[in-house]
Amino acid sequence: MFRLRYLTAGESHGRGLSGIIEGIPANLPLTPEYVDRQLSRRQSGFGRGGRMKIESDRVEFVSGIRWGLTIGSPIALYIENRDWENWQSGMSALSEDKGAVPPVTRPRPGHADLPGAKKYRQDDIRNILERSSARETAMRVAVGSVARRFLEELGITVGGFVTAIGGAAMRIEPSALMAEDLKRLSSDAEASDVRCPDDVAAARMREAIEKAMTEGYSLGGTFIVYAEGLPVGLGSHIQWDRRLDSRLAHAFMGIQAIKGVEIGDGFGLADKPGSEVMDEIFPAPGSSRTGSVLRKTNHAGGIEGGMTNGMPVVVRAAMKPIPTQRKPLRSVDTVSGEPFEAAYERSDVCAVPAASVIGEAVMSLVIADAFLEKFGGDSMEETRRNYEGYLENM
Ligand code: EPS
Repeated sequence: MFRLRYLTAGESHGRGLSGIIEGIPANLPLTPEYVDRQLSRRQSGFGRGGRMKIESDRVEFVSGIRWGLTIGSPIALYIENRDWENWQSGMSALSEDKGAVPPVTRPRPGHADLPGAKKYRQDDIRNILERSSARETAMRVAVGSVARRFLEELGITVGGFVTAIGGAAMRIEPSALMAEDLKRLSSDAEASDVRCPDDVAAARMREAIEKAMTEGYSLGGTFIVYAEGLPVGLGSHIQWDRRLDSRLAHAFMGIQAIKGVEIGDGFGLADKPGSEVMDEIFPAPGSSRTGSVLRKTNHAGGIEGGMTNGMPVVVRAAMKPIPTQRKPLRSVDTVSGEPFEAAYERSDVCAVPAASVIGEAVMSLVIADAFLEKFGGDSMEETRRNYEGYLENM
């Protein structure tokens, strides 16, 4: 991140989640209700476990906002964990509470449990799993909502939808999707409990989740996230870490359980001749946002040479099935060294719909950062003026 920085803190069953985001210009209107709407989108989705019945995420603004407007200072956010009530001594900061809950010594394959316990020299795996838990993504969504609000003011929309769960997939060709199609699919997905705009595919996804619930395993899937309304020229070709596609891949891979990221047609591009996968350029005088040209396809996913080309930026990500599941897997006790079959408490069967909302949050953060890198500004007025000046000179 170049102009926008953020950090999150908090354990899954600790007191709550904290976040700080710095770099948002002053005078941006922002309400807790706006952030809460995104938090509740993340909490929904068919296939979530018992924990989501306990939590009802609400953000508190701790700093950086006054009378409904940002003031240019770091914005600090807080989300309470309702489950904390059940963990006050088990997750207490005080030494006298030590031993209030038994240590976890049985690492779940696929989780941070084993490498984390070894790396941080922890006999109690709880000290790892509490932070590696996807509970953290509630704060990532809160921080991402601040970036989303900033982008909205500049006419940039971010959305997404689920494309596959457990092998049940909707048929889709990302390169053929223009901004209007992406917006429609994303808005249709809002009405679906698996966040899939295709009713037939959504029904198959739901069936797959029901089967997984009955048989005791978890499911992964894929989702698309887009940003549209972008000007040509965010990101840069001049250095590897300034390329926008590199920054997006970094951010998406930073979401728990994400194992693959594609931009545009991604892996599909590798199988086709060059004559079929470039997005040809046509004149469009007056459309300054795109550099006075238009494209009829979007194989590149809106990024050429690490820079936006004015087309929607399209990312598809793959989430692996959640490691915690009822069906036991073989593992080894980290204290006794004895083999056992991993224990189960409770978990989500499928969190792909939630992951797509988290994907929208990280997309917003990366695009807002690239926008501020290019246009700067300490107030919204200044940022807007810089942006308009760029478009006028296009
Ligand atoms: C998670 C396990 C479950 C999920 C949790 C992530 O929580 P618990 O262990 O309390 O049952 O519900 O996700 C959230 C709490 C959330 O807000 O998304 C895990 O082990 O990663």
